[in-house]
Amino acid sequence: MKMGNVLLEVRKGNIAEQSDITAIVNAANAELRTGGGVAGAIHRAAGPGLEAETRHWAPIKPGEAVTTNAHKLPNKFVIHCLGPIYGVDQPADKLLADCYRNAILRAEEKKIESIAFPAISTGAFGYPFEEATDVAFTSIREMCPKTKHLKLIRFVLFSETDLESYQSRLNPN
Ligand code: AR6
Repeated sequence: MKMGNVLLEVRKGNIAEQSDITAIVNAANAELRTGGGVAGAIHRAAGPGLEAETRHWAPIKPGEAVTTNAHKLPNKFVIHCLGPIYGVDQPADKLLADCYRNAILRAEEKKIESIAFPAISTGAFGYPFEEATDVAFTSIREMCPKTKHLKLIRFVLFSETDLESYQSRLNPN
C-alpha cells in the first residue's frame, strides 16, 4: 500500500535480518542495553560495538528515539525507541505514537530512504497487540505526508497471527 510517497509493506521475520533496509528500529530498554526479544536479536547481530555506542545516549524516556550506527548488522543505522510499559507509562497510546513519530523524524534527519519497524511494546512491555497496531498505523499515516526522503516502511512481525493482523489493515478487503 502507498501512503503519499511512502510504500508500506509487511514481512514475517527477524528484524535483525533486513539486509535491504537502511535503518532498523529497536524496541529498546531505557538503558539501551541488550535484552530479550528485538533488543537481544539486534545487539547479538550488531556485536558489542553497539552497546558501547548506545552508552553515550542512555537513559532515554518512553517515546524517545535515538540513532546509532548499525555496526555488524547489514544496515546503516539503528533507531532505538523506548516504548511504554503497558499499565505503567501513561498515556500509553501517546507515548507509543511518539515512538513511531520520532523514529520517522530521526530517519528524515539522516535522509534515510527505508526503515523497518518491529511491533514496539507488544512483547515484554505487554501492550495489547491490536491496540498497538492501531497506534502504529495512525501515527504512520500522520507522518507519511510530511516525509521528504523516506520511500519504504516495512513492518517486521514475528508470528503468523501478528503478520495477518497487519496484512488485514493494509488490505482491508
Ligand atoms: N524480530 C522481529 N520481531 C520480534 C523479534 C525479532 N527478532 N523478537 C521479538 N519480536 P519485545 P517490547 C516481536 O519484547 O515489548 C526487551 O527485553 C515480539 O513478538 O522485543 O517493546 C528490551 O530489552 C513482539 O511482538 O519489545 C526491553 O526491556 C515485538 O517484537 C523490552 O524487551 C516486541 O517485543 C522491550 O519490550
